Amino acid sequence: MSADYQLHGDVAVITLNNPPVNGLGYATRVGITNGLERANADPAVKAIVITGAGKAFSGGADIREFGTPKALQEPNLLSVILAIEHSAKPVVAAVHSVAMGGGLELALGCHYRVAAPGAQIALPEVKLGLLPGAGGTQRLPRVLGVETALNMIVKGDPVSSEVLASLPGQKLFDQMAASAESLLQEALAFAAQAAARQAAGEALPLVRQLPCKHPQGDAYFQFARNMVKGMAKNFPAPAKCVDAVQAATKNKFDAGMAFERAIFVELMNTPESAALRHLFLAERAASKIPDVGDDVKPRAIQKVAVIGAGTMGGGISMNFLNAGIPVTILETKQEALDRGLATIRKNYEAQVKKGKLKQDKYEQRMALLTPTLSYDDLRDADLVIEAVFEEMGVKEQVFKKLDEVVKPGAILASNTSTLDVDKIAAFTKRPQDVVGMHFFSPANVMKLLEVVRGAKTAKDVLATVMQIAKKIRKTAVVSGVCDGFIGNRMIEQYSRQAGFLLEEGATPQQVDKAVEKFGFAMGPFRMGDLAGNDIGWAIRKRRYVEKPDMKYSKTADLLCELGRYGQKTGAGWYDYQPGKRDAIPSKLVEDMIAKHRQEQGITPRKISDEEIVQRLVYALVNEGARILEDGIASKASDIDMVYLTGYGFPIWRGGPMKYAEQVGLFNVVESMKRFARNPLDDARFWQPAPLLSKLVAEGRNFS
Ligand code: T1G
Repeated sequence: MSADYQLHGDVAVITLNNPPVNGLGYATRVGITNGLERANADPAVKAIVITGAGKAFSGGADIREFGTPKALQEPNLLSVILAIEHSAKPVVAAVHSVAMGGGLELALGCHYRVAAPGAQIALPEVKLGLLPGAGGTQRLPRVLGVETALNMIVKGDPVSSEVLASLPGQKLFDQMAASAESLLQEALAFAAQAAARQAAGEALPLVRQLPCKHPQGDAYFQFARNMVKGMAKNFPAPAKCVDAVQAATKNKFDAGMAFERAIFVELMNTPESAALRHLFLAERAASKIPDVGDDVKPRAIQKVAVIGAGTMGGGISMNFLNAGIPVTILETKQEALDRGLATIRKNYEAQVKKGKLKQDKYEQRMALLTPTLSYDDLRDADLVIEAVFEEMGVKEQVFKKLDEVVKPGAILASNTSTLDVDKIAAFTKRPQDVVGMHFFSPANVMKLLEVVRGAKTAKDVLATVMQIAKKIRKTAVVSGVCDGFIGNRMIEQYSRQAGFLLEEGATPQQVDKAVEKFGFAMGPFRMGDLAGNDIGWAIRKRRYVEKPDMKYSKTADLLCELGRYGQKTGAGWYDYQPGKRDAIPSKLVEDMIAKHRQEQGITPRKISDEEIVQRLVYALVNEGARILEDGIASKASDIDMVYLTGYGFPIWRGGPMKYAEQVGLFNVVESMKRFARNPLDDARFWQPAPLLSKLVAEGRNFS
C-alpha cells in the first residue's frame, strides 16, 4: 500500500509512502483509511500520527491522476479527511519538508499538527488553474485568519512552517519540533499527551468547529476581488478563490464545503486549468531525455567560460554569475571586452536600483567574472559557451582554437541559433563534447534554453547541460539538429503566414491585434520591429537560394529594401517617434502593401481575426507535427515548452500542440484543408503532416 502502518508503543504511525512527493493517489488514500480503521479497532492504540516518507509530508493530490477515474475513486480526499475527523482517537499530523495542496488539507483535517522548521507550506492549486478542493478554502482561514489564508490561496506560494507558527493567534501548528530529525519523536510524545488529555475528558479539537470571520466582511472581499482582477486577467481561478474564502465567512462549514466543491469541479473542467496542469507536467518532462537515463552521470561544472562579450555573451554570463558559478569571458579586443563588462554592470546596477538585487550580491557576482583576451585563460574551464558572430567561418576559428587549448572533458557549447551543430562539432577532435546551447535574448531573462543534440554529442554531456540548466533556472528542451531547431523552424512558418495575410488584405496592426487578443505577448510585426526585420531578411535570402520553391510574401523584403528594419532604425512595419517604443500604424507601409497587391493583381479581401489566428497558430502546429516526425523534438509537450517559455505563447492555452488538442485535431486539419484551397496561400505547406493525419484518423492526441 502507499501508506505504511507501524506501532510505536501505543501510537500507530501511518506513513505516506508514494514517491517522489507522497502524492495522494488512490492507493495512498486507501492506505490512510485502512490505517485509521486498523488503529481505531486496536484497543492497544491510544493515538495516531500521520507523516510522510522521504522528501515530503505530501505534495498534494496526485496531479497525474487528474482527468482519470482514479482521481474521484472513493475514498477520495474529502472522504479521507472526513475519516480522520471521525477518528475516535486523536490524529496528529507530523509535517515536514513539503505540505502542499491536498497534503496541507489532509493535515488540516487532523486534530493536531506538529511541524518541523523549514517545511514549505502552501495551497498552490491556483497555479494549476484550480482552488483547494478538499477544504483548504474553509479550514485554512479558520487557523490562520482570513487575510493570511486568502493571500496564500490566491498566490499559491509556499510559506515556511516557522513563519506561520509565529503568527499571533495562529492555530495551524500546535507545536513546532526542534528539527526534522526529532519531528517523529516529538509528534509521538505529543500524541501520547493528546490521548491522556482525551482520557481526562478533553474533546478532540476539529478545525471545522473554529469560527471564521473578517471584521470588514464584504468590504474586505471587494477589495480583495479588485486586487485579484488586475493580476489574473486570463485565469478564472484566483477570483474564485476569493469567492470560496468569503463563503467560509458567510456559511456554516458544510455549506462552505459544498460551495468550494462546486467551484473546484467547475475549474477542473476549464481549458485554463488543463493548460496549467499540462504545463506543470510538461516542464518536468522536458528534463527527461528518452535515451539518457538517471544512470548517466553528469560531469562536474565548476568553471564556465564564455566566448564573446556581446549582448548574448554578457547575458549568458550573467546566468552563471547569478548561480554563483565563476565565469571567464573572452573577447578579441579590449574595447569589446570593456563594453561587454560595462553592459553586465549596467544590467546589475539597474536591478540594484529597482531593489531587486542587493549591492553586496551584485559585488559578489561581479567578483566571479574574469575578463580576458587570451584563450590560455580558458584552459581549465569545464564548460565553454561560444556566443560569437553567427557565421560558420567564425565558429570554425573559435572551435578549432578551443579544441587546442581547453582541457579534455570540457564541454564545448555553441549558442548558435540556426547553424548546424554537427558541422561545428566536426571542427574539433572531440565532437562527443560539443553541444548547442541556444539561449534566447535577453539571455539573462528568457527562461528557454534549446539544447541542441549533435549526432555525436555524448549522453553525459546532455545530462550535464540539463542539470546545469536547472541550476541557472532555465527551462531546457532538447532539440535535434535542423535549420532553426524547434522554435525558429516553427516561427518561420508562422511569419510566412503573416506575410501572406498582408498580401491578401490584412494590415500589420490587424494581424498583431488579432494574435495579441488571442494571448500572444506580441504579434509578428511588432516582434519583427523589436528584434530587427533584417534578421528575417537574411534568412529569407538564404532560403531563396536553398529552397527556391518555398513560397514567401515579398512584403517583408520590400520593407527591408526601404531600410525599415524596425525600432533600431526608427521605422519598420510601424512608425516610431524618437526615443519612444509605441508602434504607430504606418500609412507608408500600408500604401507599399497596397501597391504590391496591385502589382500582383491581388484584390484585397476582409480577413477575420479568427482566420488570422488559425493560420498563424495552425502553422505552428503543422510544423510542430513535422518536427516530431523528424525526431527533432521527442515529445509534443517539449514543443509546447519551447513556445510557452521562448515565444510568448499564452500560458493559459498550454502551448500550440496542447491548444490544437483542445480545439480538436480533426478541426485543425479541416481548417488546414480550407487554407490549402486558397490560391494565394501555400497549399503544399498546408498538407497536414502525416503524423497529424494519422492521429486524426485514429482519434488520438499528441499526448
Ligand atoms: N502530483 C504528482 N506528481 C508530483 C506532484 C503532485 N502533486 N508534485 C510533484 N510531483 C512530481 C513531479 O512531477 C516530479 O516528477 C517529481 O514529483 C519532483 O517534482 C484537492 C486538487 C512538491 C514543491 O501543486 O510544487 O492537491 O519529473 O521536480 O523541485 O486541493 O513538485 O520526477 O517524474 O517539482 O523538489 C497541489 C506541485 C496538487 C504541488 C517538489 N500540489 N508540486 O518540488 O521537485 S492539486 C501542488 C510542487 C491538489 C487538492 C488539490 C513541487 C514540490 P518527475 P519537482 P521539487
